[in-house]
Amino acid sequence: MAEEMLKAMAQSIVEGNADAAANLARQAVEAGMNPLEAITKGYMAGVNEVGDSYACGNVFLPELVMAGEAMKAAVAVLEPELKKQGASRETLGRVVLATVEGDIHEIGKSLVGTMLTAAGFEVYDLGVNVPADAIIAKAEEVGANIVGLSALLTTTMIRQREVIETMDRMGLRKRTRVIVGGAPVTKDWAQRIEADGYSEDAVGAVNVAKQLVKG
Ligand code: B1M
Repeated sequence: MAEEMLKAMAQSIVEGNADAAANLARQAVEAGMNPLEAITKGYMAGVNEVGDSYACGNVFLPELVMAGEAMKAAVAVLEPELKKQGASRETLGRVVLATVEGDIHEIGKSLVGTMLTAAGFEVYDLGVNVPADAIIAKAEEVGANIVGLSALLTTTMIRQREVIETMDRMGLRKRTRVIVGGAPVTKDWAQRIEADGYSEDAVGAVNVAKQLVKG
C-alpha cells in the first residue's frame, strides 16, 4: 500500500499533475504516513526522473515547470505536518535562508526552512533570487546565528562564495556561520569556498545547524 502510494506520488510529479500530487499528500496525511518519507521516497523520485529527462533532452521547460508546480502543491499539504513536529520546542537559533541571486529554484530551500523550523530554529526565509547584500543585511538585522544558502545551478553556486567573501570582509563570520547546499553543491565545493557547513539534504542541514549553534 505504502509502496504503491509512493509510486503514485512520483508519477504525479512526472505527469505534472498538481491536483493529483496534492490529493495523494492529503491521503498520506490521513493514513499517517511520515511526511518526510512521502517527500523523499515519493515525490522526489518523480522530480529526479523529470530532471534527468530534461537533461537528456527528452522533456522540455514546460514539463520542468509543471513538475515544479506539482511538487510545490504536495509540499504545501505536507509542510504543516512537518512543522507540527517542532511546534513546542524552544528556539535553537536564528537562521536567515535564501536561494542565491540569479536562481529561482525554491522547493529544496523551502524544505530546508521547514525542517529547520520543525527542529526549533527561528527561520527568516528571504525567498529566491536574493542578492548577497540583502542576505547579509537581514542576517545583521536579526542577529542570525546561521545563514543558509541554496543554489541549484552550476552557474549560481558562485554566489555562495560571494556571500561568504563579503561576510568575511565585514568581519561577520565569527557570529554568523554559513551553511551551503543545493543539488550541484558538494562537500568539496563547500570546503573550497570556506563555508562552515554543508549538507546534501534537508535533514542533514538540520544536523549541521545544530552542531554549529552548539559552538
Ligand atoms: Co531547473 N534545473 N532550471 N527548474 N530544475 C535543475 C536544477 C537541473 C539540474 C535540471 C537538469 O538539467 N537536469 C538544471 C541545472 C543544471 C545545472 O546547473 N548544471 C536546471 C536548469 C538548467 C534550469 C533552467 C536554466 C532551465 C531553463 O530555463 N532553460 C531554469 C533556471 C531558472 C533560474 O533559476 N534562473 C530552471 C527552472 C526551473 C523551474 C522554475 C521550471 C523549476 C523550479 C520551480 C520552483 O522551484 N518553484 C525547476 C525544477 C523543478 C528543476 C528540477 C527538476 C527539480 C528541482 C527541485 O525542486 N527538486 C531540477 C532537477 C533536479 O534537481 N533533479 C532542475 C526537489 C527539491 C526538494 O530538491 O532543490 O535539490 P533540491 O533540494 C534538496 C537538496 O538539494 C538540499 O536539500 C533539499 C531537500 O532534500 N538542499 C539544501 C537544497 N538547498 C539546500 C540548502 C542547504 C542544505 C541543503 O543549506 C542551506
